[in-house]
Amino acid sequence: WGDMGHQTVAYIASNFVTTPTKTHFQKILGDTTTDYLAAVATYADTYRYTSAGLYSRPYHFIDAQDNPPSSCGVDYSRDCGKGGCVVSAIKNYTSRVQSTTLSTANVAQAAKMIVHFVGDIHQPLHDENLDVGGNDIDVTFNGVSTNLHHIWDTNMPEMYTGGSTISTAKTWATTLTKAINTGTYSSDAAGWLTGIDITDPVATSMLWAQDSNAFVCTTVMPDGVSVLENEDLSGDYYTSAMPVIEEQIAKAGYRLAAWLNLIATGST
Ligand code: DCM
Ligand code: DCM
Ligand code: DCM
Ligand code: ZN
Ligand code: ZN
Repeated sequence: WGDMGHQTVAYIASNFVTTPTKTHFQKILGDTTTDYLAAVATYADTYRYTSAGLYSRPYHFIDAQDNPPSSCGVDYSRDCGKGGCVVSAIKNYTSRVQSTTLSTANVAQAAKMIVHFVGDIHQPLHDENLDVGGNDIDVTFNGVSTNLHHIWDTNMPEMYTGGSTISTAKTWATTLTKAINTGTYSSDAAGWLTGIDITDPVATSMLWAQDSNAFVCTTVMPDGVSVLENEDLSGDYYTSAMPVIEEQIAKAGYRLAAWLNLIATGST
């Protein structure tokens, strides 16, 4: 996701963590404001372009070597590369954030990474190898040349919300929090936590990756790549994608809150 998507996920999570979890992470992050999660949600995207952070580039995705649209599926041993992937990163940083021997800076960095990567694993094209997760599929959006990955990360969320700032994210998070509590997602939300297990971060985040990757076949490219290439996707395609984007952002925030609760207190 782009910055605004990540900040929305973080604000939704802020709305669902328990008070002890909030206190725990405010202390780790050295930030007692209500923005303590949203303020660090994009850190991993800045870090990956620094020379010190180059190792973390593969941590933002898992390259499922499946065959969309006829067959979707993620396999940890097949798809998590030698340099790591989003699933191994969630495992590593979940361990590091609970360390009593690492430096405060390393523990804080681990918290920032978790906030970001639980967001990324919910973007369907971050769970797909084809055409570098859609980066090599050229499309236009409202007449502007871009690629399929980028419209899922950024253009479609920004067109829907009408903004790109942290204030846009806060407003969208308020809307999605209501949808989880009393609206569209109220009967689904409990099921979003099925299988969550703090003692098995790989199994847990593989469930999230599978769930997200399935949308590559049903929604991202239901008729294959060729019908999308060089087309403008701001019409019917956008209309079909947007409900999935909203659900995945809502789910990411809700699952992130549960994961942070498990880290801080041992229960969701
Ligand atoms: N930081 C952040 N978001 C960014 C970039 C940096 O929250 N997009 C934070 C993380 C650290 C501080 O700024 O607390 C500096 O981080 P670093 O020195 O690791 O880049
Ligand atoms: N780091 C990390 N995950 C790792 C190893 C290192 O997040 N598996 C981070 C922690 C430090 C930075 O990279 O902020 C440099 O770490 P070190 O000094 O341990 O090489
Ligand atoms: N990306 C991905 N899968 C890949 C490579 C990249 O999901 N195999 C994502 C990470 C960024 C975007 O695509 O969100 C652009 O990546 P980069 O800036 O590394 O080209
Ligand atoms: Zn992306
Ligand atoms: Zn990312």
